[in-house]
Amino acid sequence: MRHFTSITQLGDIKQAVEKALYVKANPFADQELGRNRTLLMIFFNSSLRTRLSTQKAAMNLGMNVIVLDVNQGAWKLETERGVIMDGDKPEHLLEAIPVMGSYCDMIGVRSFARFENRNDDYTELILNQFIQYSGKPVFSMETATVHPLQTFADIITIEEFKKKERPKVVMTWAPHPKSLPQAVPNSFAEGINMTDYEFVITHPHGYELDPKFTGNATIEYDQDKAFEGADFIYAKNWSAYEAENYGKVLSMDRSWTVDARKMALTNNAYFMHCLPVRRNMIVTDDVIESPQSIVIQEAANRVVSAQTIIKEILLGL
Ligand code: AN0
Ligand code: CP
Repeated sequence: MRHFTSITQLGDIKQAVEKALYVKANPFADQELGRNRTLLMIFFNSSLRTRLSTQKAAMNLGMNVIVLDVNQGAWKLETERGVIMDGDKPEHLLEAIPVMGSYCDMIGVRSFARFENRNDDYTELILNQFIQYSGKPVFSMETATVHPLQTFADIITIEEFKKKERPKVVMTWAPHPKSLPQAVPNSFAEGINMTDYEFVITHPHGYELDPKFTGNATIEYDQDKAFEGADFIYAKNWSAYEAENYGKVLSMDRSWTVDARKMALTNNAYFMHCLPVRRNMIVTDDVIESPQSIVIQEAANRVVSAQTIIKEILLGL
């Protein structure tokens, strides 16, 4: 594998999870693989988990790691071609990318949807420029439309906790005060569609995701009905995808917050969220603190998903 930009690249999900569980059981088996190799992680947006888990994953593989927070100390980057650069941005991405590429052997990029232009976001303009101009393998650490390292960790976690072969997995929208990207739900939908799980997505009207990602998943607008018999509840907020409201918060309806009453409708479901999570908006304190909440185990598996992917990229160098 050269670039990793979509969960669909994993192909056979069962085989991918097996590889990941091997990495989890033998975290230092490939210490020589990354020797004298450098990972550069570029953050256009904030992060706790991705930053720490990806760095840890690379260190487990014997790599050196450089991290750049573009918004803290680097030159402000222009991203549009053809712009007369007389404003506040002293450097263009088209020089910055090959320069960054010259300092490393692979690049992780975090660059969220900017909600300025749906087409720019959904064609992954920034990520694709890194692929085109860096000369190095590139992987997504959440880009405009996807967060495949998160989804891979989510699926590893479900495989570890599931009590039946084909669990019912329910992804539910939940309220949040700010506009959030569709990347996490897009990737999660795409990833779960690669499994044989029963998959239901529930959200208020107006929050329909790009069908390219949701595929044949069942869409249920009645959240209570969706929760019935669920084995896993995967909560996430996202902003509207539909063209006329792209990137907007259409609802902050707290009747969609995941609480104990709703969890009681499920088959004693596990609660999942990619984090960071706003308590008592997305999920109540008691649900996230309950023994059924596996958010910490899910976050811990981010090292495993990142290490499995970085290892594959190293093997292809
Ligand atoms: C981001 C999002 O919703 O995409 C990152 C989640 C991993 N969340 C926030 O910005 C709060
Ligand atoms: N889940 C996740 O990607 O978290 P961070 O935004 O903290 O990296």
